[in-house]
Amino acid sequence: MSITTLGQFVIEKQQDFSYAKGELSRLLRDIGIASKIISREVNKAGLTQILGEHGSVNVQGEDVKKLDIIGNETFIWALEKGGEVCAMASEENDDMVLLEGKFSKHGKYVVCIDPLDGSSNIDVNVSIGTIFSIYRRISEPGTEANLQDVLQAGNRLVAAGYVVYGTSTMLVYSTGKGVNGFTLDPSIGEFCLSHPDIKTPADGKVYSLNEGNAGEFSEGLNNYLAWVKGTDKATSRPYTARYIGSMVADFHRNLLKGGVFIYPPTAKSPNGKLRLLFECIPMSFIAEQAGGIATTGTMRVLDVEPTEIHQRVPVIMGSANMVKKVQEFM
Ligand code: P6P
Repeated sequence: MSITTLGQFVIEKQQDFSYAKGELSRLLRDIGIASKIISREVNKAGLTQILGEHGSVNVQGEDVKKLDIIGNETFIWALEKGGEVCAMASEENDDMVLLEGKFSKHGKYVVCIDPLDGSSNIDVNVSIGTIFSIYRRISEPGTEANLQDVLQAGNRLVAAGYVVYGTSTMLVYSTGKGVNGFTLDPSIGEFCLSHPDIKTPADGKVYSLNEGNAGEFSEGLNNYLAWVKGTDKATSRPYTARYIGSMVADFHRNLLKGGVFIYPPTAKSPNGKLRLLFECIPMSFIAEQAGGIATTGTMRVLDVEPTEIHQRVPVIMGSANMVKKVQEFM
């Protein structure tokens, strides 16, 4: 049998972590379970005409919830059941969530999560994703977790990753020893290793940002865009614009093919739109683990010390040489 499931892979890699006695392996399993449930729900999303629009009561007399609420509740359920996590910060909750599972108080880990990023794209059948980060708690197991447990810099991550619900459902994660990608095989209900040891190309052709905001970009960034679109025959640019508006989908394409993803400060979002804890730190961790770079424009994203749960930062992340080129202009 040539397949390696996520569960088998995590066990095989367990010896990478002397301190882990299986808790991290079980936590990654719990995240996989939640992701499979969300994948099933996402793949039904187009059937709301039959199943009912969110906010309505469906034929079974049940309240139809928004998919991102379903996603959030699914992760809370899976992490409480698993017992490895004491607290969670979620893009869907204003404050930190203390998990109330039977063993949660003794959980060694905290999770920061965007359960369904890009959910506005669900209605038009565009890929969306889950983004997660895993930290060791700072507070003592058995005590009540506190805000300092979730406000940790990315350089303290134990693991991070994302799930992209696209033409197939893929889970991509790293525990600091490289990046591996798993594709869900619905016929057996398992994530199977499909992209071992992902390395992002140092150079790429794709630049990804919302140019609708160009009127608010810095001079440096607009100079980069002028260069990247330049018609200078001497250095005919091989670049192309690709922007889906769903971070996980844009990031995943650039990770595999090479490219740079930029969400700069704008008038509406002076610190950028993307959240440090839920989007920027985990994706920066993956980018770096795959050989790329991730910066706010002034510092390494993973060195930013979070001060509040929903804090936002600008990001330039992806292929090392492309990020460096953007920085040259900025
Ligand atoms: P804009 C989706 O709403 C999201 O949080 C990310 O997934 C995506 O990269 C970004 O916002 C898109 O933002 O302002 O370009 O529509």
